[in-house]
Amino acid sequence: MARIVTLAAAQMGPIARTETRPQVVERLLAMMRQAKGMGADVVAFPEAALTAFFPHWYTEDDAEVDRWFEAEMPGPQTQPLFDEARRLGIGFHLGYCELDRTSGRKRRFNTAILVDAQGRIIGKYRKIHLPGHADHRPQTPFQNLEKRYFEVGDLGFGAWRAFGGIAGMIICNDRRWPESYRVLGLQAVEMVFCGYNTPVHHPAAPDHDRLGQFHNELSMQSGAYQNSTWVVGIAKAGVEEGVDMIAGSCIIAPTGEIVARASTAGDEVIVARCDLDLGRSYRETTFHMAIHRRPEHYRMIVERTGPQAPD
Ligand code: CDV
Repeated sequence: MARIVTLAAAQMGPIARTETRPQVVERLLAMMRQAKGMGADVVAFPEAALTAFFPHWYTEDDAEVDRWFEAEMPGPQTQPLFDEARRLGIGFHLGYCELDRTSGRKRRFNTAILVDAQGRIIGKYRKIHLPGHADHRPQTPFQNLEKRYFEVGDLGFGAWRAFGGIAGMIICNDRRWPESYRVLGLQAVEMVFCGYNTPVHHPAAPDHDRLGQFHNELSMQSGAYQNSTWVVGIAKAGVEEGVDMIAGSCIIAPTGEIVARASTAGDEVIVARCDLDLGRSYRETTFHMAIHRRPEHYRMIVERTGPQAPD
């Protein structure tokens, strides 16, 4: 019997700096209901979906930074998402900024969770590839301070049995690194959720700007194809507090083909009916890892030739 799961990507338009959590949660709830009406089993929201993308601004005020973070999940303001998911019988993926005190000190992570159709958290991922810088760069039009506000995720790239298959998560910049997908591919992942906040402008290398959407799709399509998995890319889009961000949320098949794509830069839900056995077809032929992959030879090649890095 075919294993079909209907996945939805709930792209978000900009979130104003002044927008409150209840206001943002209302937007998410509206899209969750819309996704359910479109037949979705799971709805995926972007990276840091509860706030404006504050790493674009510098502050030394620790209390101000804390206000962008969730000290509990669910908390009183996010509980409605869990309640509505249970009422509708829909799973969801949510990116948010996590304030963790379980280790006895304050730690901040760029986090995503998977929630099942009963409203239970079944998986958590903390972003590993943090882009940008930690120092103040007031001369740039906006900053990219993820290295200042977040620690590198400490949970690895996990995979969970969920939604009738195996699900994993990566976050934004992770999608540019083949290792992210490969670690999930080695766990036979069948659907990968990836929320992103990607500015159109790249202050460190403006010549990359014209290629933003191409690189977005290139990264996720190759990750999907080379690891025999569905990939759901979910954007925070539009001009947010003066920063123009790419849209282009999409759902990509294990063939590498984009089967659904957002057409606006605002709140927009797209869905695709995803056959999880399409991934199996690739995993058991072209990309049969046990038969065709040769990691022992990769190591020997590096040992024989030495590092090739430039000076
Ligand atoms: N939020 C991100 O990780 N954004 C990066 C930008 C800063 C390059 C990205 O890879 O899209």
